[in-house]
Amino acid sequence: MSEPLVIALSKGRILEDTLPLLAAAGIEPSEDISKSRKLIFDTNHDDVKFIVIRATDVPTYVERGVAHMGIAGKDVLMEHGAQDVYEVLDLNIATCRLMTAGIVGQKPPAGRMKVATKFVKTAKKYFAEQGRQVDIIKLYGGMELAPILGLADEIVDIVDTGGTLKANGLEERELIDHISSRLVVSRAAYKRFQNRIQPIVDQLAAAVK
Ligand code: PRT
Ligand code: MG
Repeated sequence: MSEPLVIALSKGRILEDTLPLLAAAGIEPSEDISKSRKLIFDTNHDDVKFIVIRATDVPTYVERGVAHMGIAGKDVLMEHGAQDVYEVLDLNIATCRLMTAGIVGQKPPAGRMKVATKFVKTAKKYFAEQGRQVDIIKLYGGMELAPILGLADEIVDIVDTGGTLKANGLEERELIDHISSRLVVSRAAYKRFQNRIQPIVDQLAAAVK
């Protein structure tokens, strides 16, 4: 049997929207992923396997070619800076916005601004491109708390409905980027397995439409 193609899926909120697309493309896991603690799943294709991992780890597996393809949010891909991968398809799922936000009505400070975020590289790049000097404070979650307690003046975070910001007395400031989940393919894998990867890409593209 040929070497199986490994598709890295982000667990969490993207997974729910990913599985119907893969099913429409004819690929389905052999068991219910949500009811299992496994990390590797067989599919209805002998030569295709899924791995289900943290969203932030998907670019690493694909970049290093141990997963041939992967699905991750644009936010995660930008922050990782995934080098040796092709972003081949916008799956148009898990859509949201990467925003700056601050306390309602509060003016940004005159001097150097403090920005709390888990998107350190992306935030640095955004403010640098605008010629603005900021101190970035790395957090791993609950960014909304930082301006409330005065740890930071602003945050950079994902916004969907805006409900989380509102509940914490924060407001949207600047749009950094529109976000959705993308299909990425390892460059090395694409060279070796183009004849097997391209049909999957094409079927997913048709499923997205
Ligand atoms: O949770 P974990 O640390 O394991 O990883 P993760 O947070 O990266 O995974 P997960 O499953 O929470 O999110 C995966 C991806 O979903 C992100 O990388 C985005 O591409 C996408 N996505 C889409 C979102 C949202 N919508 C979203 N609303 N990711 C996070 N949120 C959070 C946001 O951080 C904020 O806390 O939801 C809150 C805002 O939502 P609203 O509706 O209140 O504005
Ligand atoms: Mg999360």
